[in-house]
Amino acid sequence: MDVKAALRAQRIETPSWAYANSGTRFKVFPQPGVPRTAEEKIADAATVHRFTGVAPSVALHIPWDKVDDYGALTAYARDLGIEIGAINTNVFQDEDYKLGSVTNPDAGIRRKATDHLLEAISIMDATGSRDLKLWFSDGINYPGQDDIRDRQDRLAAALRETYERLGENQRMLLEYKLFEPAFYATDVPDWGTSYAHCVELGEKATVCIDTGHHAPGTNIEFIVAFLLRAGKLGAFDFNSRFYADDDLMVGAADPFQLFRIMYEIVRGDALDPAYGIAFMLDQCHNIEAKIPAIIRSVMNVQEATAKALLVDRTALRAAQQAGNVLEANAVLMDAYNTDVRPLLGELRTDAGLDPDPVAAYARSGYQEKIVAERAGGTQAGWGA
Ligand code: PSV
Ligand code: MN
Repeated sequence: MDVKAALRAQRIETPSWAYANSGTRFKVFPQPGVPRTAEEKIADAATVHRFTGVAPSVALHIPWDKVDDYGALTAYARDLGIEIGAINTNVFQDEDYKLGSVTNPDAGIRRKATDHLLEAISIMDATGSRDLKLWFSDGINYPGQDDIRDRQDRLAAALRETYERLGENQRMLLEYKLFEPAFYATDVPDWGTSYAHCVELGEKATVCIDTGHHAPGTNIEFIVAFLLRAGKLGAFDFNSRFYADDDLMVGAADPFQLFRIMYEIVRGDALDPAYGIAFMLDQCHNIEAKIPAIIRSVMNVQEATAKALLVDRTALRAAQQAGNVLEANAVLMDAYNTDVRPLLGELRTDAGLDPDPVAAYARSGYQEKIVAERAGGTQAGWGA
């Protein structure tokens, strides 16, 4: 395996909303220079790509990134050297969705929610985006509040209608989340539920794993291996968690877990962009500077990937076959304990980039420029 070639080909998508203000339900701390428009978010995403060389697309979230002319927005992104990535839908911030969106007991509200999903596909048509990403906050807070099985039927019907509208080269990514905001029963709580709906829908529907959406102790690399085997892994929303959906920088809380996930990707020959997995970040930078945090996150994914690529798979297989438990574990740990920063620095230098993207960004003057230029107006936020 040519480790450098694999790392050169790697692609990581950044989320428009990570460039905007965010916070917890207690407080949003605004930062100077934060984008006010979709264009400014795209400019920041293009900046991350300029310093890392591996983040050539940006995911949009509708309506947070709603514009009148998506063709013009796409052209603007292309001029800056990036593409529009996944279109994320938002059926979780409207008054009507208090009791759910596509699973709401009210048919009129279900219609409204499904229409939003269809509208997102029109935006994909206009932007050339491949992926429709669906996450539903739907669920119930109290036993008896609604019929759990009826809600599955309503979900399936909305997904079917949306799926049928997908174009030839378009895909649906169905994300799951253990809990929040529905605390008693969530309608798509786990990978199994997402997987089952995707199988029912057809080959264009695949599962999106958000690394923050699991119970503590969940073996995420097992889920990766299972879904790859079934041909149903479509995407990642990368981030880090200590407790719940913390949305901290990927690879910050548990870099070993990220390595184990990336090892399964390498093991499944699924790293190459041609395989079709969208490696996206879904993060919030509440107290740290956003652009360097996103650059750092991209680098964290690269580091975990490089270590995964360095696993001596022949030695690992031999140890596994021989039942040599300690040796098999040691082969994996050897790769994890390798310092891959010099390798990645070399790779960047070869590509004409600075080997230290965070330092290069700090020296570039971009941060000072956006702070000076983005005065006035309303800063973007994800609405916490
Ligand atoms: C939900 O927690 C989620 O992970 C979904 O991907 C949303 O689109 C995103 O966060 C919003 O930040
Ligand atoms: Mn997510």
